[in-house]
Amino acid sequence: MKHRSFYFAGLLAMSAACNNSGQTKEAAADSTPVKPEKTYLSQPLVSHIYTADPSAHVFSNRLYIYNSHDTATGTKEDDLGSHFDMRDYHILSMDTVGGQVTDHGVALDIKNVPWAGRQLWAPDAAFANNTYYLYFPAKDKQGIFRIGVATSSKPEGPFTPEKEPIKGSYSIDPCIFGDDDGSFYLYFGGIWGGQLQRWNNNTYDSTAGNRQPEEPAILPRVAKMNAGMKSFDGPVKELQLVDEKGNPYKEKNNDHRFFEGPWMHKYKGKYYFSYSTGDTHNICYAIGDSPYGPFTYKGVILEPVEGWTSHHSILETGGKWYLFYHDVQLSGKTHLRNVKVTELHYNDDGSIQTIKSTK
Ligand code: FUB
Repeated sequence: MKHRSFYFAGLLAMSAACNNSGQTKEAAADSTPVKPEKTYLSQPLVSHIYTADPSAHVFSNRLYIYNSHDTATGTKEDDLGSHFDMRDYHILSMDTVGGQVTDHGVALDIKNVPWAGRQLWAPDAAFANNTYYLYFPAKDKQGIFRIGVATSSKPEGPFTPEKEPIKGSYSIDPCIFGDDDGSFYLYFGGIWGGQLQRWNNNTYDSTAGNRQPEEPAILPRVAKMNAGMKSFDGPVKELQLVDEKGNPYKEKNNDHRFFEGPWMHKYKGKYYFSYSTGDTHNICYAIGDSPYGPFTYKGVILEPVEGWTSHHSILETGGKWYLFYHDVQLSGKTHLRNVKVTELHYNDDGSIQTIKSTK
């Protein structure tokens, strides 16, 4: 059963993390062969709280990270990810990559979101209309993931949520992308715990299960935003994701197909759609000529990190490109993660060099 493997895989990754990073020099004194300690490519940006799912933006010459705030709430682990039981957001900021990080405290608390029941998952943010917009997923009171929007006059909040989620929104992991012509698009979706498999033709079916290996893979979603940034300008669309020969992926192509964590950025006029493959733990990318795709698979940006989930964003600042990501270096627990950043490099042909987060 796939949902189970989600969490068993998480436990295995966690145990691998503990075994590797917890290896002591004293242990080398007996005859047991010792695996070398892992060397991490980057260190956690903060260690006083657990953070995950970083969406990075530069607003008013300062770098802001909109991330999940992981907390050990004690919620029992289950097949649907209930232990990812986040209850508020803390926004981080810094002058520049490598600078001192400020935690701006609680920017939005679930108790102030009228429609939300539980689980504040990966957020993102945008600036338009002289306002900062925070987009966030949460389960509504019926247990269905929706995407909400909250506003503030400051990038770090506090944010005031709308009374209802965005009409027509569903599933998780919103990424708000501003194109050069001033249009904004909301990319979203996540399968398994993120419930995308329950949505066909934008209609909810609580009984719909995961796809079988030979079935077409479930596709990520996109909607253009209205100028007010709080509603979609039309029906949600599927994003076509194809291999180099133009063939769509099947569910069994799970080291290439979309799972969750979409991100969009533009490089030299091309649209780069990147995402997590979930149960195979890659961050991959695909390139297209329009914000609606189709997108052709190009390769892996980030190899699997420690922990089950992998979630990222990509940003250019100060003339360099960066990958923001998370792993579980601080806790060894799959639901208590820490945000990191490393430089990202393009090749001359526009391809992205693959990053390995440990050596
Ligand atoms: O943080 C909860 C979920 O884990 C996110 O929504 C997914 O992208 C994964 O990182």
